[in-house]
Amino acid sequence: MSLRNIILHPDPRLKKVCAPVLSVSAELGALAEDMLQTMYDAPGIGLAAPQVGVMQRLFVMDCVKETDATPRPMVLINPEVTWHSDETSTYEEGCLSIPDQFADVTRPRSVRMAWTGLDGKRHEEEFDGLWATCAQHEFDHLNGKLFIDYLGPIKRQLITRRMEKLKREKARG
Ligand code: K2U
Ligand code: ZN
Repeated sequence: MSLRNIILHPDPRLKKVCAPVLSVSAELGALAEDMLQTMYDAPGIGLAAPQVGVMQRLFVMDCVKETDATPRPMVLINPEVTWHSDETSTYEEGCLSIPDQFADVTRPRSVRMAWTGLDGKRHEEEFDGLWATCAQHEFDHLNGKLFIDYLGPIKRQLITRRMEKLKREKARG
């Protein structure tokens, strides 16, 4: 297991549509483990493969927030949205690729997803609440979409300019 570097916006890899995973291999399992550890270390409740530079359709998430509750690490390979509610909910979202920037995003309150697990079997489940928000946020990453793409152009540009400044300062060391 090794912690992966999380790519920061703006970066062309965060805007690309990722390729389907062709086979569930031991290497993919190792990548999923690295992604889960990187997510917990950040800390975060989700992480998509393009955020660590792997342009493939998989993400991990664990939205169990209570510290005394059993974690529920999930690995979703080639996920698809099979249903979403008409009702929406609004959540102040962040992103590990856009640190310390938050904004309200409105999404369907519930979503059903189908995916292939590390067991190679197809799974399908309905997500609600924070799990639904996170799953949709991660699914967007696989299609090169960021939560700032739901904002107006002024706010999006403001956040992008802040990230460009952060990256220049990081580059100076
Ligand atoms: O994809 C990512 O960057 C991981 C996000 C997922 C996420 C963003 C907004 C709303 C739900 C999930 C990170 O986990 S951001 C950190 C975080 C932690 C707790 C609650 C919300 C966001
Ligand atoms: Zn994100």
